[in-house]
Amino acid sequence: MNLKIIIGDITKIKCDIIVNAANSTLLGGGGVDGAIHRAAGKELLKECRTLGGCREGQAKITGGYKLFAEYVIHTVGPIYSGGNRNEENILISCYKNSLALAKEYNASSVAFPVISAGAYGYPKEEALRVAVDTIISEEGDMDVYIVLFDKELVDIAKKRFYEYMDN
Ligand code: AR6
Repeated sequence: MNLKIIIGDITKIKCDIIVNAANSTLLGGGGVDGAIHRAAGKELLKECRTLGGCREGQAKITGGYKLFAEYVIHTVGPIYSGGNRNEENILISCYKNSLALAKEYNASSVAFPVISAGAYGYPKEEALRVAVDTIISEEGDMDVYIVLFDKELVDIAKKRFYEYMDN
């Protein structure tokens, strides 16, 4: 995959698919989930209600409605509780399953937030490292963006992942 780390609001990104860091109900919430639902409009929640939720590490797809993106992939990250509950493998699955779905839908570009790095409490630096490592180790020619929204992650990225940043 071709990875770029960018700074901004994922709801404003112009690409085929954006990924939502959802919860297992898929019925909306705070953080990036709230922002995506607000920007997409009520129709998104209506479609999400038909999906029957989603398990941790899995991913489901809906339309993008009022977003620029044609589709939204909803994935459910692990709730971090110390690192001994298989959190890293669950987080890896989020990226892998989302990328597999994006491929299935013939996307040429997909944007991710840093899954689990907010309300779900995954240590930010580790959450970003898992995102980067998983995305670059996947086969494919898609343009994949990691969109950073908080300053702490931006500072971490500048220190550790500068080579992937747009500058
Ligand atoms: N664009 C890009 N990234 C964003 C945006 C945005 N507009 N808004 C926040 N972030 P979080 P989680 C960043 O809490 O940890 C929800 O209530 C944020 O700064 O959104 O996976 C769900 O319903 C952070 O770096 O998701 C779940 O209940 C990253 O996105 C729960 O939160 C993830 O933070 C999921 O928690």
